Amino acid sequence: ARTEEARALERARDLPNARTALDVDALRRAFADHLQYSQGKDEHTATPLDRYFAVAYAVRDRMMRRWIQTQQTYYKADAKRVYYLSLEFLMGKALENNLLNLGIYDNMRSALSDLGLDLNALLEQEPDAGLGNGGLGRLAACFLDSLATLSIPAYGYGIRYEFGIFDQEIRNGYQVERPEEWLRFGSAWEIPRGDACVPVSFYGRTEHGVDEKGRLQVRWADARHVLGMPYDVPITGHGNQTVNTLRLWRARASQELDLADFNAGDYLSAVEEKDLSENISKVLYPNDLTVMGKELRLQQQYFFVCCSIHDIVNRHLKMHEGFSDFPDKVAIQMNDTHPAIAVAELMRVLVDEHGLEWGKAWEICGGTFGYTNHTLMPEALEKWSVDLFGRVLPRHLEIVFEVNRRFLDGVRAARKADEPALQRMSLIEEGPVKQVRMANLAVIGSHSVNGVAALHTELLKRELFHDFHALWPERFNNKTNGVTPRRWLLQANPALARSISEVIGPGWVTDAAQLRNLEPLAEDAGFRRLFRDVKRDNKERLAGIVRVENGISLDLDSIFDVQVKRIHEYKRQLLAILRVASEYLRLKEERGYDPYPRSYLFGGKAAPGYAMAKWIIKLVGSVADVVNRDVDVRGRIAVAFLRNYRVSLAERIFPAAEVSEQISTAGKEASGTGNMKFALNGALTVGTLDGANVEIREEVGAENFFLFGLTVEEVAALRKGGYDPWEWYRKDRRIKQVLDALSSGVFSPGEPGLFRPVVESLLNGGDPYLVLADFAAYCSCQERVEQAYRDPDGWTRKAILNVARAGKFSSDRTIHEYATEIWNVPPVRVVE
Ligand code: GPQ
Repeated sequence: ARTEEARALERARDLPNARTALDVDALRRAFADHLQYSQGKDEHTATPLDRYFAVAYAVRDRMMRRWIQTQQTYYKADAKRVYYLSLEFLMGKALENNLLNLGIYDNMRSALSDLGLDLNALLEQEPDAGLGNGGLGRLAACFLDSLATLSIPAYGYGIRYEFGIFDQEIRNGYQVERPEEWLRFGSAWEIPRGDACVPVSFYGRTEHGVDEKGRLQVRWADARHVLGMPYDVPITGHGNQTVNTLRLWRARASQELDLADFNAGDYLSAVEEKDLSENISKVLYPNDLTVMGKELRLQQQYFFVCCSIHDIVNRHLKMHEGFSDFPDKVAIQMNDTHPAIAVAELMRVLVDEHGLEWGKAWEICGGTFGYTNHTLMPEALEKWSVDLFGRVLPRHLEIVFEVNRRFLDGVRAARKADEPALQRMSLIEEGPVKQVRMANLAVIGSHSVNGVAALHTELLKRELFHDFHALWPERFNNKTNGVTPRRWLLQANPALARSISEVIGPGWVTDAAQLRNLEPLAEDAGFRRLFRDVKRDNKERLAGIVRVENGISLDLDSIFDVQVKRIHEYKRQLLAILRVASEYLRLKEERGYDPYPRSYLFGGKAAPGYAMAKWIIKLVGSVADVVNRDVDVRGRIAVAFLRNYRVSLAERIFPAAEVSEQISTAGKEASGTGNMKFALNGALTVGTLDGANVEIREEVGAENFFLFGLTVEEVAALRKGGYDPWEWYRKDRRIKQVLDALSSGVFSPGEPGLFRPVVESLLNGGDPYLVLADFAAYCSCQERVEQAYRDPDGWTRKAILNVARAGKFSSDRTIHEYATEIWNVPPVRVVE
């Protein structure tokens, strides 16, 4: 029987009304309505932030009916869902993306301009949601956009950090981290769901007993409890009716369990206790690709996994009796090993809470989980000391031991691996401190293990997971990363997007393969001119930011040469800045040297505890100071370090870039995704054969890509033969000159020894990333870049072909492959 409430809700949904209409008039009214009734402001008192909120709420209203409709559609269809578990979602701003996905950007702009307001200025007011460090977190955000656009029933699960990635300030050239309070004024995009809180246990001990039927039973006793409170964020698809959910968990003190315990006199310590539990979702760990082994981090991992698994199981049991068809209805993807505890947690829920037999539960786990690996770097491999793990998660340690025992016994019995291989595959690493290997848990507990670029997956199979690959070759597969063309072309580069749509139509926005239709335009002089004009406007816009932030004026005729990404030795920002320094020295010494003018732009955050990364930032700033102030080289080179590289700044940088620096040591960068954003915006890559560079070069054509450097095989051979950086120092005049200049303080006037640690790490530290070995090749590659740039038509042809052939690197393609080859989740279209 339909209730009156249901009928009223139905009418509210079906009548075109003030909160759903998309025309300019309706949007103008909605803006005014929210400014008055949500913000409580008039035209005299409203701030830009108030106006931003009014626009955001007007847009959010227009997502609500679709959101509800989407969830109802999935429920009614009993659709198979995919759950993307990730400790990071680097979302950036949401308003413009939602306007574009809903198709109301132009209407909103008109509505506001009728009121004398500039939409662009209001978009600036929104803080970035910086809930991630770099590539891994941004990939998760691109995936959410593609999942919704492809109509796939999907949920993102993560943590609602109160403090996301820190705000990077540069003081006297040094990085200073400041907390970024992105929620200070509240978020327009999250809806707290107090009704869906989940209790989470930590610590305590296990009790083994038997139930009435004589079955073994395990109880987790004396645990401490925290509540997970979900905050739901709507994720719009582009050009469809789908609105998916990103559910972020916030840790709350568990009121009834803890606060009820204290007596009046313990008021203060009870509130302190509350603080302790709420700390779990306080801050994102700002380390990219390095584990710190901190207890709070393990708590974060278990906290969000426990809440998410509980939610997933609950949703399943609403529609299904038991778990026999769980893997047919649920796919869970683990974004790296950060959520790998989910394997043990699902086992615990199935066995301890729902009484399933171990073997059956294990089968269900294997059918449900997939694991994506994002790096081969040993310092990123998560291991927890058995001690710590057992203290925080006593029951999970028992489960890990039991999984391990059964796994090792099985492989041994089938004689499928020898003892050394068994030791390497064991979930427990023996040694002075026993450790739980999270990567091995993820591999053993999943039916699919994938790398993120073709080369990376091959290396995974050959090296890191060699033994597992020998055991289960069918489990391994590649899913080359991608980026969403909505944010990274349509939104970031509207002028180029418009030019493209004018000639090939707008189909590329949701079908990036269509960009290929641009290829013939590379030969069209008119289109080339248009393309160059757009690039120049984008350079001008970026130059405006650099003028304000860095106080230097960039020459718009110079080559904009950009390296933006987290600061890491393996990414070799050092290689780039050493070459810039060397160019400067050459300009000073050779009167006739006349390189094509270039502006070198760097950006990226260093992990707060990563000393060498911080030296690299200081070095870039110091070279910039010396170069930019020297009238002898003015108009030839300029250098700038852009502070606080983040999603919204990236949206300004990629469209303005002409040269993309992708120069990691071969074999070290799993994929890279910035490389794809550059190509999509018509920058030409200077790159090594690493990560997805390999595939980018294949797609755009070798003649439209500047390749240099040692290959994976050559790197291995050089190391094997005993690499001695001193040899390179002695035999290459430019290397010696630049390192000597660094040592003697040419780039640190007044502080001659400042950059000794940098030179030391190269010469006496063994130059682990082969900066010196690749230096000469890099320099000559850059000469080829310069020659090519001197032919504007030739260069623009190459740039257009990069755009035309970057379609493969749409995350729509990536997600389609995950959906069909790993998750077996078909799209479910939402109708109005
Ligand atoms: N990546 Cl393991 C991160 O950004 N953080 C991490 O902790 C790990 C990997 C990156 C990786 O370095 C890039 O090459 C990839 O393109 C990116 O993940 C997405 O797969």
